[in-house]
Amino acid sequence: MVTDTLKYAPRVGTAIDRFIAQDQINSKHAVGDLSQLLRDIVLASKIINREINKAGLTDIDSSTGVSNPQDEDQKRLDMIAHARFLRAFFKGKKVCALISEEAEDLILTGNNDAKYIVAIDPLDGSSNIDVNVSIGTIFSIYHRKSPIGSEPTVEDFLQKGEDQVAAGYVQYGSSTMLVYTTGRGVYGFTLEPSLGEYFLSHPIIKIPNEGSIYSVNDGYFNKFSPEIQSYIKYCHEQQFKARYIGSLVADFHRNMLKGGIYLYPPTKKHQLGKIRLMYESNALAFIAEQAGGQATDGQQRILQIDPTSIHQRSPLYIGSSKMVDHLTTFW
Ligand code: P6P
Repeated sequence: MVTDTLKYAPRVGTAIDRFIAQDQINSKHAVGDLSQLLRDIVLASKIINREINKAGLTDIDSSTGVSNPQDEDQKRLDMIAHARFLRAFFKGKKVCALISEEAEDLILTGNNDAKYIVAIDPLDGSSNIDVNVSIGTIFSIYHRKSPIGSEPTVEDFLQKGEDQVAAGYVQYGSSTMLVYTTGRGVYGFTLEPSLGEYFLSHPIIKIPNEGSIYSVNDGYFNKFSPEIQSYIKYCHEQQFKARYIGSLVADFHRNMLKGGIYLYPPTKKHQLGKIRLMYESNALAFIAEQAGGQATDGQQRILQIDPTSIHQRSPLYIGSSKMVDHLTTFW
């Protein structure tokens, strides 16, 4: 994947709207559809951010009492976030279909003339909501494969991660950040809550080649393969810092800025690991590679995996390039 970083060096403090508009000017064939889609995501994220910030006061951090298609406890905020993105894509008219962690099947928006499809985890790490730990949205944007005007199908989504048009995440943390790439570098925007606007705070993010942070659920140590156990022992010997807060976006974001590696290996319970390919691994892998890092399932680049189903899982090893390379020498 060739990364031609943006032709202009946007200044820190640039409002995201202005950045999106300038990026469109720099994209030869852009007609504004992707710009509008990105604005729709920005708006939905601001509304979700507001809901999260008052979750403790309004009981929306409680469970719905049902499980999502992944058989995970679904929080009311999960459904609020899912509904907000759905509304943004329906009304924005730039998305013809989406897949979501919170929905078993493909969701058609009725905008059959739209050329984009979206894979999204509306609110990842929601088990952290009621303990006030960072949570996140993860999204991938692709061109549809089916003809404009036709009704999209699941086939539209069975594309390799390297075919993504754009990918990003929102981290609802001590501050709320939106980080995304359109294939020309990774840019981070921080929400200024008093203005309700995102401003460029991290232009052209690059992952340090090396790091001393490893993120893995050590509690599963006995369920990991001997190779992964050996690597974790290596991290202990190197006195690397163990940082794992059970929220992929937060762990990934920290490692991207400071250098480090996140591992979600296969376990006896999850033969392919727990992380979902289409709306978690692929998006973060695109970002990682654009930032000079790597992402693999242990056999191949995440972005080269040929998906066969919309909710499939993949082992995920992602972060600093040299750390990922070194990990793969353990098998
Ligand atoms: P475990 C959250 O459910 C998530 O998908 C990621 O955000 C997080 O890194 C991981 O699962 C945590 O999983 O099995 O360690 O609790």
